[in-house]
Amino acid sequence: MSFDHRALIVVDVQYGFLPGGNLAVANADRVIPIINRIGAQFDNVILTQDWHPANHISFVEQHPEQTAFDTISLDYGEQVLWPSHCVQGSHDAELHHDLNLDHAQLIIRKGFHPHIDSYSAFQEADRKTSTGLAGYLHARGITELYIVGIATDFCVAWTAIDAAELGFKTYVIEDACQAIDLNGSLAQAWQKMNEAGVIRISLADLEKHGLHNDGLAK
Ligand code: VGL
Ligand code: ZN
Repeated sequence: MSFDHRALIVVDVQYGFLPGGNLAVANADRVIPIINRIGAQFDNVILTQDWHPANHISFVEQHPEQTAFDTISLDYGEQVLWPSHCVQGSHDAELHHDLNLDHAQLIIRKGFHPHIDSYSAFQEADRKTSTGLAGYLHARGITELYIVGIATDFCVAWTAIDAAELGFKTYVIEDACQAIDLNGSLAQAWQKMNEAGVIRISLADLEKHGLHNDGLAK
């Protein structure tokens, strides 16, 4: 099987989202060995990296009246306020050293504009500012995307929804992702992914896609 037209997108496997990080997602370290074994089977691997300036608008510290995880209304829509995380150049923003994907070809950094958040690796939360990822994928003839990483209900979901809407055949490997699940956000994210045409698969389905699950599936 030719894998030229396929890419694996590994979303935000950074210290900040792993236990001990500034926006730690419980049990997220579970996905690292799984992603390493899946990633080894892809010729095309793209990593994403949340990469915020210290004064980023999504940081609760910028909104003294608010509490972490509150939602506020900004000119581009609703914004959850997060504890400061993944600040450019900090340890929190580094990709985790157990991530073993040296053959990855591109790292997309996102969320670097102070006044716009960017969960999606394709476009920022204003739904206008592009990251350039779609152009890169089109130019490389990549038409099918497998998406894994953190967090299922935020950066994975928004990336997958944009990918599907841009016409990529888009799979999310559910058990290679970990969710934050804030006030029902996980169920809502799956509903929106489903409506956008994202295909939800599990490790147990990988063999049908010409990939090994390497005993990873339960
Ligand atoms: C993310 C919240 C804030 C994510 C990034 O990677 O899902 N979530 N920034
Ligand atoms: Zn962020």
